[in-house]
Amino acid sequence: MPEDSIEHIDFENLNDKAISKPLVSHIYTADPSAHYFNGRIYIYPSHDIESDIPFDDLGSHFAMEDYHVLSLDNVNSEAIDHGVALHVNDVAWAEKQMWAPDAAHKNGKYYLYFPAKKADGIFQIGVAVSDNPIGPFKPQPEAIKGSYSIDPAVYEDEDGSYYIYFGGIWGGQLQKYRDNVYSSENELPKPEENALLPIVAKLTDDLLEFAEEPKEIKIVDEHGNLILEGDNDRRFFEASWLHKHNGKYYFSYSTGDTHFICYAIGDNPYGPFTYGGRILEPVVGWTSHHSICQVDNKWYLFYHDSSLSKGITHLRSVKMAEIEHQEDGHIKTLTPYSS
Ligand code: FUB
Repeated sequence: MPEDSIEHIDFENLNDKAISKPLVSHIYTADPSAHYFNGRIYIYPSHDIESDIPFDDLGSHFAMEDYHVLSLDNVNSEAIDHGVALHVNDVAWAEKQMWAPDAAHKNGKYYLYFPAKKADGIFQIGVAVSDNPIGPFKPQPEAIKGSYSIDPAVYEDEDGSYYIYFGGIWGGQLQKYRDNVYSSENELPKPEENALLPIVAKLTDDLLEFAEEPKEIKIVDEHGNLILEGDNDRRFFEASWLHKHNGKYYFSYSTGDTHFICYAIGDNPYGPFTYGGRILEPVVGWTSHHSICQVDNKWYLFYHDSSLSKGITHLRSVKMAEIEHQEDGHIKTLTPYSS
C-alpha cells in the first residue's frame, strides 16, 4: 500500500478487519515460502529486524541477518518458531541482507535457497542443506554458480525435476543483467519497451547447482504480447512463485511499486505464461510477497503485511488465507482487509 495512504490507517483495529492475523508476533517475519512436507506446514520466511540504515529505493534498510523456520500442525494451529536455522556469519561468501528464501525437499534432505549480498555489493543466491526441515542448514562454501539477483523459489514438478525461479528489479539488481551477464551500465527498459522478465533454471539432481543456462520466462497479455515496462500494474517486479493446479502452471509475482500479487498461467515450467489477474490487493507496507501451498485439498496464500509494526516498511509479519481457483482456472482476488 503506498506510503502516503498510511496516515489514514487505524492500526489499532487493522488486524480485526484483516483476513489473517500475524502468524507470529514475537519477531518480524516476511516473504513466506510455505511447503507441506511430511504432513506438516513449514514456512521459510525472511526474518525482519530493526535497522538504523536509512530508507532508500535499493532496500538497504532490509538488513536481515538470519533465517528462522516456522511450522504449523495444520492450518488452524499456532505457528511455532524453531529458532535460527542459518546465520549470515556462517555463510562464507555472503556479507549481508539475507532476503526472501525458499526451501525444497528431496530424498530426506532439505535445501534452503537464499539471496544475500557479497562484499562487492552484488546479490547472489546460495543453498544450504539439512537433514531436518527446520535446520540448522549447512551452507555450501560458494554461491550457486551463475546465480544472480534475489527471491529464489524452487518448484518440484511431478516428474521429479526441480526448477529455480528468481529475479527482482530495483534493489534486487535484475536490471543490471542482460542474457545472464552483469553490466553496471544496464538499466531498466523504457516504459514503451518490453518489461524485464523473471529467470528460471532447472536444478542439477543434487539440487546444488543450475543444470542449464538460466532463461527468461515470458509473461504475455491476452493477445500474446509481452507485458511492457510501463504497464506497472502487471509487469514483473519480484517475488516469483510457481504452483500447478489442474495440469496448468501458475507463475505468480509481485508488481512491486504498484503493490499487487498477480499470476500468469502456462502449460509448462518455462512458460510462456499468460497474465491471469490479481491474487492479492495491496497490503499495508510497501512490499508484497507470497507463496501458494496446497494443504489437504485446499490452497492457501502465505503473504505478509506491516500491520504489527504499524506500517514500518521493513518490519513485516507473515499471514495466510485460503484462495480459490475458479472453474475457469482463474484465481479469486483477495482483499486483505474489510472496509
Ligand atoms: O525482504 C526483502 C525483499 O523485500 C524481498 O526479497 C522482496 O521480495 C521484498 O519482499
